[in-house]
Amino acid sequence: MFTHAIVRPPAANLTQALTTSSPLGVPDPALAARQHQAYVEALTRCAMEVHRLEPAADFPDGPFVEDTALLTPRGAVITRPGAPSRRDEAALNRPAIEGYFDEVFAIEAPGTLDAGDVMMVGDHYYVGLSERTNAEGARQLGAILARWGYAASTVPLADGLHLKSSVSYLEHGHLLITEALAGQPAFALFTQVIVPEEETYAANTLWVNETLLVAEGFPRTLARLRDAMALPIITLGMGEFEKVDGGLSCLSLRFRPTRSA
Ligand code: CIR
Repeated sequence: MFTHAIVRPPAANLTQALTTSSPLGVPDPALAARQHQAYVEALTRCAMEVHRLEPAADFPDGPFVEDTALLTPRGAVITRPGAPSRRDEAALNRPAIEGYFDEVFAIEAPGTLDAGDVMMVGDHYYVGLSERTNAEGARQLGAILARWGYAASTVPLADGLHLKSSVSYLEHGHLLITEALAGQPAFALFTQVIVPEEETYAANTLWVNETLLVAEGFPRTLARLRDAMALPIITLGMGEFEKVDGGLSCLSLRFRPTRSA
């Protein structure tokens, strides 16, 4: 169970965020702010206490806080984001994280790691090797996780921005996964719910305390999820964030603090 989330609402500079999805158009910051507000309300409905950071004037990708830290039940890891324009977001978010965790480690150069590439399955962490996360970043993360008794393994990625752009852990041994990643041996022992090719964006969902947040507008994925599992589902409009490759998981850090207030 998670008890807390950290989020950062978007600013007007969301229009400058990194994207591989430019055919979808430029995001409307006012609509993005409303979609973000609905997201925060959904987290609150899932019994989360939400810590809102200030919109970041210097970081167009600032709302995608997930990439800047991996928060585990035993400690926090500050990442070193792979995109140079995002690197200093990690330092920006660090003080808020330090308020909740006793043990905080960091990925160092030449390692790079975006936590959107890290999927937690109980005590095992899958780390995607992507354009943002390199082998050295994954190695450092594995060494930090081992201190806390966790295991880690890497997954090579041929496409998609991050590992969790293509796969979500739904708990209870279930994965929601794209057709492209479904054959990956690392995921062979899971029950797989396959995302149809034309709905790939919907692969990024967010499990929060036995409720699943799913992007609105992907009916085939939704039907497959409902057939496969009995989890309550909340659908959320994500269109403005999709335009800059952001998904549901990217918009928050979820955790249970190890430090008492
Ligand atoms: C980026 O390219 O870094 C942002 N525009 C989107 C980040 C999405 N984050 C995530 O999937 N965890």
